[in-house]
Amino acid sequence: MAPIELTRGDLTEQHVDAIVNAANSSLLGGGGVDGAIHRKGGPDILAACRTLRAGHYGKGLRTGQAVATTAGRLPARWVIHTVGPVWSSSEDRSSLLADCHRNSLAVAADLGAATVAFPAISTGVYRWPMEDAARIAVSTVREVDTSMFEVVRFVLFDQRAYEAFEAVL
Ligand code: AR6
Repeated sequence: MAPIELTRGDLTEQHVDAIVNAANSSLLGGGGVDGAIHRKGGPDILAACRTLRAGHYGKGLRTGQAVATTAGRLPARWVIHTVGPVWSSSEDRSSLLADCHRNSLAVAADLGAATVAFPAISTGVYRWPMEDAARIAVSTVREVDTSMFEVVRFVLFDQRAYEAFEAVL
């Protein structure tokens, strides 16, 4: 099993093979970490997303699924775009959040990535409670075969997120 690492910082500055983007179904950008990735990574990422939309992903990327593009000018080699579920207090969507992590790692393995970094998917615009998202993220990564990776890293943007993940780990 690959070690799970926690870092407080900016996902777009990670020198890893693949970073995971908390995207939306359109694949055409947005705010939060998605906005930062496109802003810093430059237009090649959006061009690659448009190509995906013109091909196999004509209807967009479904919640829980994952697909890779170039990372443009970012230090990473690839961006793996996944779509987290929007938090709901009336419906349990945990399995979709687990799917994001599982499917992103499967794409990373297919790419031959050795190092992978995740943000706290769904915990921003999509309002998932941080402690619960941390529990689902860490437990899903622990359940998957990660022996092909050197490290799986969670990059937490603020102290509250870092502490939530640390408590689970
Ligand atoms: N590095 C690491 N973490 C970050 C960064 C960064 N540069 N920027 C924000 N975060 P969000 P979501 C944290 O909203 O909830 C977009 O518009 C942030 O503090 O980026 O899955 C998409 O296009 C939070 O803890 O993603 C979708 O429409 C976490 O990343 C929608 O937001 C996730 O927050 C997706 O919402």
